Amino acid sequence: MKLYGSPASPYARKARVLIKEKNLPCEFVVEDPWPADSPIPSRNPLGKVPVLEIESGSYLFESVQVVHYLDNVDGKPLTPSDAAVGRILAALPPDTLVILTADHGGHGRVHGARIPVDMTISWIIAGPGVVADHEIAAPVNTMDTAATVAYVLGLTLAPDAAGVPVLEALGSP
Ligand SMILES: N[C@@H](CCC(=O)N[C@@H](CS)C(=O)NCC(=O)O)C(=O)O
Repeated sequence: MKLYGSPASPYARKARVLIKEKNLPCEFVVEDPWPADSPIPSRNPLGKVPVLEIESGSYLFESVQVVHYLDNVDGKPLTPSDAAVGRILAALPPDTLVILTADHGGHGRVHGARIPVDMTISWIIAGPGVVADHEIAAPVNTMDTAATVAYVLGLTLAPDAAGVPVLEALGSP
């Protein structure tokens, strides 16, 4: 990864501090947005820094988005989302089956590109009957969420339904 920004930019500095704090493999490249021949406008339509190059030719901009991405890229976010989920779980009856997931990822203000940051989401399941401390090896598709819920509730899926129950998580072959 590369972070483009000017050394004086406080917005770029937020990201630089996070990169340092998390020891992320991200090179800081000095690039001012003001010169007429600056490459920044071709990477961020707003013409501002910081701009994060996630992989060759794929750019993320707006410091809030950049910092959010950098905080989550190593799977060890410093922000308190885990604690927020913990409060929700604490309020639920202990035998509740919970699936924590999202419909898509994203970068900048868009999603839908065939790149990992747009296409990869968390899929976490916990509760009665779920294999504990297990990382699901098989790929899981968003459509598998509904299929898994139907399976757990004992509902029969229509033959042409998309998605399959994530049986691996439920200890079934
Ligand atoms: N909302 C933006 C603000 C970024 C910003 O204003 N960056 C300044 C440098 S500190 C910049 O690139 N200015 C160039 C310009 O406005 O033309 C962010 O959070 O990333």
